[in-house]
Amino acid sequence: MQLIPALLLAAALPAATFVALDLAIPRAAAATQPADSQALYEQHCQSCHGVNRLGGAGPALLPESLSRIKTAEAHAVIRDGRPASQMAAYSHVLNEAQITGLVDYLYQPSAVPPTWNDADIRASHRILTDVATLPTTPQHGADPLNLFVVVEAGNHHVRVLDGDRFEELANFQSHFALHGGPKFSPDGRFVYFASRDGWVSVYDLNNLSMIAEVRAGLNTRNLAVSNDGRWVLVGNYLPGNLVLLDARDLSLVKHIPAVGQDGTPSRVSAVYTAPPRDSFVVALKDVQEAWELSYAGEPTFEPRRIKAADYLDDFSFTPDYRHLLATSRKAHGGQVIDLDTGEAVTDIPLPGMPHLGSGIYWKRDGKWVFATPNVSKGLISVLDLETWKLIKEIPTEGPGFFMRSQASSPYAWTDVFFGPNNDAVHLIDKQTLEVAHTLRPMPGKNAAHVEFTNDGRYALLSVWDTDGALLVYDAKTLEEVKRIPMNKPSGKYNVGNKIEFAEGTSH
Ligand code: DHE
Repeated sequence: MQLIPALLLAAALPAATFVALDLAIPRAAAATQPADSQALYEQHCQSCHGVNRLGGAGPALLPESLSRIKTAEAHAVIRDGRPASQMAAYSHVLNEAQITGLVDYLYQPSAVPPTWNDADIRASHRILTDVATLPTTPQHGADPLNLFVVVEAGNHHVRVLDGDRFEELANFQSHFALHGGPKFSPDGRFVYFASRDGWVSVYDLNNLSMIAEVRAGLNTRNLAVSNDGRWVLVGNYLPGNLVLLDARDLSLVKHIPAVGQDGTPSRVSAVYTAPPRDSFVVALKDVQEAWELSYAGEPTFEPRRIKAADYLDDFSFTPDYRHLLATSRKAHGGQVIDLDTGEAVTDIPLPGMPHLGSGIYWKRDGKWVFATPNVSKGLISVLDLETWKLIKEIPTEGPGFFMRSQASSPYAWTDVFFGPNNDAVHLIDKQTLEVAHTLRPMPGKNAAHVEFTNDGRYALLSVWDTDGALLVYDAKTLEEVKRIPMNKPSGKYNVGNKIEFAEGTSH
């Protein structure tokens, strides 16, 4: 009986939504309460969050995936639900002690070690639209190279905006907790998303429709798309591997275990494409190696192993893609790796845990410089890309996460993500390396992450709050020209900038 309304609802909804709606509605507590938290989990949570807590319609509930959520927050989510999501409130089903027991249980390692193999990946694969039946040209009337893909983290949605008029072309639900920048096919038609829970989706921007999805891992770092548009490579923490997908429909090609030369298993820190090298470059977290996997011609995807001076976290490329600037834990800073010679060139002084993937480069006095925010210190580090010397540490009102510019902009925009001044955004003069302006878009609310239109005229900025907004600034006059209310908008990505790997944007 209970299934009938859910089935009716399902008729109007995509398959993934159906499972969530059917199962997230709390049923009345059984007359006899389950004796322990595992039984409570199986009764109330498993249908959405999966057997062995591996995830399903809802996210995985393993210590590995909950590390970013404090136990008090998890308790509140079970009790009160999560607004604008399928997660309902359980306060009328479970008492406080039961919720506390459940939270304790979720933060314990699973009795059954989590696994995710090729059969699991294949079983999760869904084709949602047959791409062959769709027109190949844009069907929306907007400039396809000036679209913005905006991740609305507060309600796990994605909006597609026309970057000329800043009007919405599409708004759809994403998998839970997308993280990292979505990546684009070389022609900008397809955009690929990764969620922290390992779900990878491909969306057709010409037709504004979701094409396919697959769960490539249990805990994913990020993904990269080859510059020939044929391959998607996903880097996972859990299981520690790379998963190679066919970019057309996300079908599994193969998985590549992340194992060091000496047999030590590792997590994958990050994977990026290096277009001029026709290769993916991968940083490993638990062995001192970076890998390069060529996708030229008929690739075998055998990793070329490059010895690193330390374990690697995130990294950026130099503009010519010859060197990696990577964060290393041992040096409490960074290291430079030459991809041609395969040698670790030098350590670099980056003392404040830089979020290197967010670093950007530009030309100053004819020379390339690289700047990165630091997650644990209120300063921007600026390096000379010839000598690898630190040119300047620019003090900010607090530690930042993201940095952006555009070739035509005199400023590098950087947020203050942490601390009492997290409503501030600094505009750093790219030549003097001084803070030229400080904006407070919505005082008291966290302002973060900027992206420019393809022509550099406008800068779009997130106010990362439940009652937040996407703000459009005239990049020259710094006047706000539009405000679009949103629920914790996080990253936003301009198609043209991304496919050109434009100076000033993230890669
Ligand atoms: Fe991110 C990008 C790592 C926490 C939002 N973040 C990235 C990338 C890496 C990374 C390696 C580049 C991937 C890519 O774009 O392909 N992030 C990490 C961490 O190690 C860290 C510090 C801890 C963690 O939990 O993983 C971390 N990141 C966060 C957050 O807490 C943020 C603010 C909120 C969230 O969504 O989880 C966050 N990270 C982002 C965003 C990008 C990102 C929006 C894409 C930036 C871009 O402009 O491309």
